[in-house]
Amino acid sequence: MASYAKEKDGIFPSVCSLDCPDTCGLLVHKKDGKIVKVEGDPTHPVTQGAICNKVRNMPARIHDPNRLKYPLKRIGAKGEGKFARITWEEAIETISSKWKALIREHGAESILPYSFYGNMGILNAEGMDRRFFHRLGASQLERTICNAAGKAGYMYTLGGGYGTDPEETVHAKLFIFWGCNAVSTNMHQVTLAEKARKNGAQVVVIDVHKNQTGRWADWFIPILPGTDTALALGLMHVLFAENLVDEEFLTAHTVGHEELREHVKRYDPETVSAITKVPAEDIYKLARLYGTTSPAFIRIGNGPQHHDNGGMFVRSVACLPALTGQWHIKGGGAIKGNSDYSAVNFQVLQRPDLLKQKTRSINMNQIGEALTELDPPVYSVFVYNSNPLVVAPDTNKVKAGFAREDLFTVVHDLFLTETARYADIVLPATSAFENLDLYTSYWHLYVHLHEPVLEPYGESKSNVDVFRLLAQAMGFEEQAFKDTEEEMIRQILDREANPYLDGITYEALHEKRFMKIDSSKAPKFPGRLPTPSGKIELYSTRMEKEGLPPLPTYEPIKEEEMFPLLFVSAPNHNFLNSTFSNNAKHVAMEKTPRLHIHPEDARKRGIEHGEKVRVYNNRGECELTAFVAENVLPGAVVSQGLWADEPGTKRIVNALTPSRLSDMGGGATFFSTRVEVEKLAADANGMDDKKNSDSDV
Ligand SMILES: Nc1nc2c(c(=O)[nH]1)N[C@H]1C(S)=C(S)[C@@H](COP(=O)(O)OP(=O)(O)OC[C@H]3O[C@@H](n4cnc5c(=O)[nH]c(N)nc54)[C@H](O)[C@@H]3O)O[C@H]1N2
Ligand SMILES: Nc1nc2c(c(=O)[nH]1)N[C@H]1C(S)=C(S)[C@@H](COP(=O)(O)OP(=O)(O)OC[C@H]3O[C@@H](n4cnc5c(=O)[nH]c(N)nc54)[C@H](O)[C@@H]3O)O[C@H]1N2
Ligand code: SF4
Ligand SMILES: [Mo]
Repeated sequence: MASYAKEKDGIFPSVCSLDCPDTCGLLVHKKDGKIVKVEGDPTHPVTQGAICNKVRNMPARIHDPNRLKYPLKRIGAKGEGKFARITWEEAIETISSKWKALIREHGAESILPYSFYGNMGILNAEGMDRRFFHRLGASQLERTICNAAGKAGYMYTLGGGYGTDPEETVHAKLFIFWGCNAVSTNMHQVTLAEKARKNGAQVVVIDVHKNQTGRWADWFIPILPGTDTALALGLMHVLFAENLVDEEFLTAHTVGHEELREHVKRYDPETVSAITKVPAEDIYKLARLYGTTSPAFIRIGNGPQHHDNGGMFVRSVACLPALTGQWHIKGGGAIKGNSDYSAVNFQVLQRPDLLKQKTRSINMNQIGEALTELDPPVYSVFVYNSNPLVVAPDTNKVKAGFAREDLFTVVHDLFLTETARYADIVLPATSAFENLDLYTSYWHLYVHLHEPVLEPYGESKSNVDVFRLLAQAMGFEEQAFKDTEEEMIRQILDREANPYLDGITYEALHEKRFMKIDSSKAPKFPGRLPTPSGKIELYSTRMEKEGLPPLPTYEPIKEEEMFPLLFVSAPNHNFLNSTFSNNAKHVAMEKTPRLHIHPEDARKRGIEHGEKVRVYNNRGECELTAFVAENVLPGAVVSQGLWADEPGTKRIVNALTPSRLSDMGGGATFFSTRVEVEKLAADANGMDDKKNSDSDV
């Protein structure tokens, strides 16, 4: 294994490990064994030397004095944050003996892993951990917090995570960013659109919030939260009615276009306008623009699928390029996720065969219920790569769960997060810069090998190492727990079932660092899709069998109308979910958590720009600073960022969000919530910048 970890000075290749579609190639500058600068790799075809502000400021996080150096055990109350240093031997012994006792008394299902993608490295995010928990026979976690609904909706329509190669979108003449805050969350798609714009391309953004992406657009279309499927159906109505569809493509490559043509007659622009608040003339205009511009590309964002009807939203929008034949056109089509192009061999990575007996599975969006209501109970939870006390819905329920005295909690992280404060044992994690791992992107088509560029910080250990140690302590003898990282990477790249990975080997990656998969190898479009019919399913008999509407259909969100305002708590520019929310530099860049509210709604409540407000519903409350401007429609309010609490603050927006599951895939419904807003006492301080100009990043 190659490693640059011991080199004190120089510039070394790396990869960004954050849960971001761009998966950038990085160059890390070291001085005296520390990272002093991170920049984009200029030789990487997608990164092209440019990276985001978050990661340019990554050295501050990696060498943050608050990083965890040693294992800790709790000596105060749960949540209080009082810990004492222990050795790794004591930590592993404590965990393994507790788990052995729990297994004897309650069975292995009383233990639950809880993780997400705080580190996107395949071995550290979904490799050795999965092997371990399969062998243990623990309860399984359904990892549904991010894009489960959208993925399911896309699958019904197109059969898998395959879409347009983003590099080809430089040829597009029309970009629709649909519920995608790309300036903050997918910056290289913005770079590609900028290039196309120089050749005359137009950029349309459809969002509930005129944020930095909306301001960058040529045409911003505001919409009411949770109504996008109706808009997609309205566009289909006009496309069919005005003969802007590609009949040849429909006949050759889709099933159900006649049923769809009939079905969308009821979604005329006037009807759709009443639902979405998008003016009828704008629906005509957008449909005509989309129907007459080629190549036309849609970036389907994650935001609108965090609703009760989120799966249907993605399914409906994914049908649009089929109506116009855009799936055929280089640079046209759409991207929701492209992860299946580079899918590795998950059977050998995760070894589901090590699981001897079927175990129960628990949806991570309902971790609060799982820890407070489930019978038989969960008695131990192991958290890694995630921070559920901030990111999971219905925080108060989640807190009640983690506060249980009879719950044995282990948290493995780089920092003492909100969740870690509730742990019995805290384990220090290496950063991804310290690990050997393999990276694929869920947007572009490059596969990366990451070789360590830093030595482990303090006594920290990688996830792979921790699960190897735990396997040993539990007495697991299988070779699967002795494989080195290099062996694991070789095993998972060896996959006959995925011809796209042909030629991508450990040696080749070691030499080249990143390689593009060849998407022309097994063209999916048109006509060879992994759907039941092999075609694009505008009508899905699979959905019908599963009790879902077989055609794209608008259903309103389910939130009871007990509170007047729809509340969307979107991600922000300088954090990555809750990552960076505990790093002073990134917090300073982001300033303060805000609530965007329309002047009409503010006036009704006597709220002025820059004043502190209390946002509440029957689940909980939080305190934010009002940003009064016409950046949102009346009736909707928007916050940005998953902020951590400091003493005296109430900034955790998930205190307000529901743990209901979406229409398909068991997805999260963060944005299908309603709140009331009131002014806080006058002495509660406000925002540092008082002007409500449109610059809020
Ligand atoms: N800077 C930064 N980058 C990130 C992240 C981050 O936290 N910060 N998170 C990463 C992760 S894990 C993910 S999944 C991606 C997500 O990145 P995106 O795909 O951009 O998704 P979101 O940011 O969740 O939401 C996108 C937009 O949807 C809007 N929205 C919400 N509800 C609706 C609706 O009903 N209709 C419409 N039309 N719009 C709606 C929001 O206002 C927001 O602007 O970003 C990744 N990149
Ligand atoms: N209200 C609301 N809630 C949301 C969202 C939203 O838009 N609004 N977005 C949702 C989405 S899309 C997502 S993906 C989730 C994300 O939720 P999470 O996956 O929990 O993401 P992070 O908050 O970034 O937390 C990742 C944690 O992993 C730690 N970590 C990083 N690297 C390693 C490592 O190598 N080992 C270990 N052990 N730990 C590591 C980090 O320090 C950090 O504390 O949040 C969801 N929650
Ligand atoms: S967070 Fe995204 S844009 Fe920023 S460096 Fe990482 S991959 Fe690139
Ligand atoms: Mo996500």
